[in-house]
Amino acid sequence: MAKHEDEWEVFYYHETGRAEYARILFGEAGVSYKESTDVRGKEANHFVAFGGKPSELNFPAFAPPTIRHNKIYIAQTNTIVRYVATKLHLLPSNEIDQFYCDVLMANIQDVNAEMYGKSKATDEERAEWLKTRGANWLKLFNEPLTREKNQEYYFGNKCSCADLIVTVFLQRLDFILGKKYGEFVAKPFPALHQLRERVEKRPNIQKFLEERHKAKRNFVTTQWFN
Ligand SMILES: N[C@@H](CCC(=O)N[C@@H](CS)C(=O)NCC(=O)O)C(=O)O
Repeated sequence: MAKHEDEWEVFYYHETGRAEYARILFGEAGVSYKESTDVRGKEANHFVAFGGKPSELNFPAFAPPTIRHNKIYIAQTNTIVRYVATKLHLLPSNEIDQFYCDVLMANIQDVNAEMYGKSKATDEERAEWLKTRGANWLKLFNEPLTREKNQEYYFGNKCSCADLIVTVFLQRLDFILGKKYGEFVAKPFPALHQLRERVEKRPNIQKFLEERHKAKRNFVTTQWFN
């Protein structure tokens, strides 16, 4: 169990990227952590990709993000999210729902990788992807939010890591799609967009977003339609 005096550190670039899925969990839980952003410089020894020695790490980490919890270092975004959500009590209570959270995080990584693969595609190819595979992905994120009447969150009608990581995913989509976010996301998938709005209104998430803005921690990826 995480204690109040626990030390947390996030090793990642000064950008949202893959670390943002963990940072939002700290934000919701109101837990402070240190940001270490010189991952290719003075912190490069933490990463085998940047010359770190596997034998000198508590368990080898290839590339950022990594988090430190006291003396434990954990790598790989999906595992980091599972670890932080467990320690900060942001997993749903039902065990199967906890596995579904893992599925959601893996889905997010898959869509992000697919979209990254379209960095050099034309506007037409991107629009076609959004209408076909993109829409299928979004259906998959949207549908579980429409199962119950007055459903507010994915699991147990209580905000969990699932809602938080999907919110970061939607914010990233908003950044990438710009003026087309409404057409491809908010309008066809209202439950999904309303989840994002609900999460963004939570007091600790408002603070988290203000801090992100103040720190100028931005999304750094190709914007499709600008
Ligand atoms: N599967 C890993 C991927 C990690 C990754 O690709 N990190 C990028 C930044 S988002 C990086 O710095 N890569 C450097 C490298 O692979 O040399 C995760 O999800 O954490």
